[in-house]
Amino acid sequence: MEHQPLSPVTVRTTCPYCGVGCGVLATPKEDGTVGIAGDPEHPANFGRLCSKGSALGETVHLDGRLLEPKISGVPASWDSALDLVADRFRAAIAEHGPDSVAFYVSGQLLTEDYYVANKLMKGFIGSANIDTNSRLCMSSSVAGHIRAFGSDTVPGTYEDLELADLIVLTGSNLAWCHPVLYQRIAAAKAARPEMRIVLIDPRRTMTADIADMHLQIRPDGDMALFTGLLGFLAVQGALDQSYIHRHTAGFDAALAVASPYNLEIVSRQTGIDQDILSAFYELFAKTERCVTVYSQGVNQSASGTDKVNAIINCHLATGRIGRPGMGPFSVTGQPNAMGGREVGGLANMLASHMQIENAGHRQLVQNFWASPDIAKKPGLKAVDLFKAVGDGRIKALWIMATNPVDSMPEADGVANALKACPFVVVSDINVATDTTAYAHVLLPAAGWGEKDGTVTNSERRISRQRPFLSTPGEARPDWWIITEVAKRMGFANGFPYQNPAQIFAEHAALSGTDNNGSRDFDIAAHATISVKEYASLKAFQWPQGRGSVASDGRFFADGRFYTGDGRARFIAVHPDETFHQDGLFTLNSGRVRDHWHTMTRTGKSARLSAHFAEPFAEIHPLDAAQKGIADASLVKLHNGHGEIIVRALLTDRQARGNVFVPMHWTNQFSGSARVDTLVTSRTDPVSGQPALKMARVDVQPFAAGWYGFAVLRNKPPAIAADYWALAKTIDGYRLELAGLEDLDDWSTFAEALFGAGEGMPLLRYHDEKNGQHRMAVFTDDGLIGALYIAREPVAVSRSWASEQLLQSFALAQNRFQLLAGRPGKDMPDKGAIVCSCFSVGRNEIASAARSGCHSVAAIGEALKAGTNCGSCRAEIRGIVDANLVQAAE
Ligand SMILES: Nc1nc2c(c(=O)[nH]1)N[C@H]1C(S)=C(S)[C@@H](COP(=O)(O)OP(=O)(O)OC[C@H]3O[C@@H](n4cnc5c(=O)[nH]c(N)nc54)[C@H](O)[C@@H]3O)O[C@H]1N2
Ligand SMILES: Nc1nc2c(c(=O)[nH]1)N[C@H]1C(S)=C(S)[C@@H](COP(=O)(O)OP(=O)(O)OC[C@H]3O[C@@H](n4cnc5c(=O)[nH]c(N)nc54)[C@H](O)[C@@H]3O)O[C@H]1N2
Ligand code: SF4
Ligand SMILES: [Mo]
Repeated sequence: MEHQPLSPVTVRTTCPYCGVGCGVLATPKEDGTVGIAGDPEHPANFGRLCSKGSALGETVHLDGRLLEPKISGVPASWDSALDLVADRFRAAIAEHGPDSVAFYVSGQLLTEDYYVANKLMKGFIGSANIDTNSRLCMSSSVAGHIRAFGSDTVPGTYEDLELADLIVLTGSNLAWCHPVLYQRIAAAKAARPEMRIVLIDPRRTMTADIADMHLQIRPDGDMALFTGLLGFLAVQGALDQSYIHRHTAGFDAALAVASPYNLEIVSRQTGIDQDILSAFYELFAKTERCVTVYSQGVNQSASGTDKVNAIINCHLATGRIGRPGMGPFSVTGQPNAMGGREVGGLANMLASHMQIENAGHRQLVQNFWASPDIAKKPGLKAVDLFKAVGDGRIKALWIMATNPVDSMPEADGVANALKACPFVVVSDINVATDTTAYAHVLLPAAGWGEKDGTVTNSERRISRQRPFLSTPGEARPDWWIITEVAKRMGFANGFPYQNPAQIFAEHAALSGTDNNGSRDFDIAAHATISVKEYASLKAFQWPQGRGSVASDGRFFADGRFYTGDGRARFIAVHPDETFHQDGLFTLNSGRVRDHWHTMTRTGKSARLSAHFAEPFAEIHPLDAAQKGIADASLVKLHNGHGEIIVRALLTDRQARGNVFVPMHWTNQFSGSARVDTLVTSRTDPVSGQPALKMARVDVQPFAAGWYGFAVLRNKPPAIAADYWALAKTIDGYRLELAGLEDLDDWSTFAEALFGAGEGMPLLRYHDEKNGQHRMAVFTDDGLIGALYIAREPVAVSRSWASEQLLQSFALAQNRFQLLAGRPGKDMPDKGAIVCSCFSVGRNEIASAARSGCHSVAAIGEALKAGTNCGSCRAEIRGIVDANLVQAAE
């Protein structure tokens, strides 16, 4: 089955990855491929795209797609699947009450999907047991905003990042996670070199490339750092007393806590030298145009909400908020994290930024929906929700567009909870994820390129995602699936939708109902939008109330906030001092440049899988030496919750005592690399967000008895090895392997991996004494698979071997050369791919640097690397610098 282009014309749509929300021009081609370019007219990116956005065309193919509903793994009709879901939910509610059912949804749903899911649960089922993966992502920012502003408002715009004279990036790896914003900042700094950038992160990430200062903070030191800053601003006379007096409350209490935090105490708590601290504090004090950007290093903490308020306190105290080039700026992660907040996807919110604990808001929403019921109290937040699933309180659970068996803390506990749950529904685009494995009913959703609706980015800009491909098989849009279940549950009146435009219009109307400026979220200007107008809707920033005039897009310049008295609140936060004495490592986790979350989409792209082809742990070389861990060997990380085995990457970018493991690898791509099996479910007491950046683990060498490497044309059904990691290549897969005990029969192992059938003879070479084994299978049209086994990590060129799946092997000589596993002299090993657009490897860049290319521009001219999306420029600079140093030594 193939996708059909809806028409051959170029469609304006929005990238489905990060919260930058870049505009994309997608052109379906006759040969089934899709041309992708940045939309020059979109105000988020003005034509730029990062490596993930550029590779979107490679991820829309149908391999692995879920194309029909399934009940207990067996294909079923939509009618029977929807009836079953409605019946089981209705039965659970009838027997055990509305709080016995739950939805767990996602910032990757479109606003229209999200709105109907929330309406069904809160207004019709009458429970607030709908929470979202944004609980793991943005909820501390939401809680911090509400505490300070009385509303969940991001005050600023992207333009502020270009207008600022100082950008403070804390807990954000912008170069890899919001690459187009990073590029906008890099361009602004190139135009105005006096602009200053400070990075605050326990690791020296690639984002350090544009930073004038890197504060290598001790994990969770942020609250002490910003509390100390508030005290410093007061001592230096850098406060805006008039602003504090006219527009805020609570300053004295906040300052009373902050005052004792002198440089000495802050230095002790953050691990940052006093002279670096005072240089940063002085820079902040004297630079009026200052933006503080923060993300998961702040949010994903047991003190995430306090960290957010410690940052906002400093901006309120200096009156630096809502004016050009100033403000606290929480950048959102997922493409529709912001849209989910607008529709009230969190268990403690109501639609249109209304609050569940506000009786007036509840009444307003219930009247507007004409709904039989409305949830009266907040529902279960993600971590508690899965605990309730585990202990049997939740009888029916519906998971949409998220993969909690990999992304929730105590992930094995989540898997066990799903196993025990009487009824689990999963709506996804893929058949095989670690979560779909537990579904009683699987519902095939329409994916990016097929679905139709809106998303809101970090700067409150609402953009359209438009379809350009037909919906394959039986897949249906999420809003349709939810609406059909609602109808079958007896709520047809509340869910009369024929298209997403009607849903958008309804939400717009709700946002304006009895608003009159009392709520920040107001898009009532679109309350009567027609299907045609919706089709051509241009990206716009909220608020856009009825008849409202275009503002400069910022909130709070007038000093008016959404609290009862209109004043912003300082929050007196109390930094706690935790020094671990347990001899364990702090486990930090997060993202790499080219993968998205649990790899269900980026894992399909050969280009994106070449940057990091394996799960890894970054360890400081001195810590590694102490533990007897060599670079590129395997390590075991473990604690009372779980155990993973990953590759060791030794780097002094990592602080001592810390390890960093990416969150991306799942059981679909590796043997045991699910990092969330190690993370505890400790949460922030205000927001309920788990402390995902803070687990304690022991790290040990994994004493492999053998190592293997394979290239495979087909995905192997099962891999029986203690360690394995699978990555997509252009025409197949590459596989890293290792095991504790030698196998007796390597040939059977190889045949099972290759899926070799009758009449496919195995070409073999065995050297039992040295533990070397090499096996390959060829057919008339080339290589089916090659496997190399050795006692040491296999020294075959990965890029060369991966390309062999595309070669002809008509000559026996070539077959033997492949078995020898050495690239010819004319085919040097590229090394890990750094530039994914042009497939340029680390070794190629290093060698060009050694032979005279001494800048990123020179490398670009020689190899093209870094000249398309630009996401790799920071890494190229790092490789050039390292090789210049080597050359000089
Ligand atoms: N390539 C890529 N981009 C993405 C995503 C993706 O999967 N892949 N996901 C998107 C999503 S949903 C999100 S939420 C964003 C996340 O974007 P980011 O928050 O920028 O990414 P992370 O890698 O999770 O974490 C950021 C940094 O926090 C640091 N950190 C850890 N602990 C602390 C601490 O105590 N204090 C401070 N100051 N820093 C700390 C980590 O070392 C890490 O470098 O990225 C979005 N963009
Ligand atoms: N240790 C650790 N854990 C983390 C984090 C961390 O930094 N460290 N970060 C956390 C954060 S910030 C986030 S946002 C989460 C992300 O974690 P998840 O949301 O669990 O990860 P995804 O891989 O994005 O899952 C999305 C799922 O939706 C499916 N899908 C894609 N498009 C559609 C669609 O249109 N409709 C439907 N129905 N399904 C679709 C995909 O195939 C995939 O299975 O992880 C969190 N977990
Ligand atoms: S920065 Fe990259 S991932 Fe994020 S929206 Fe833009 S193109 Fe997509
Ligand atoms: Mo996120």
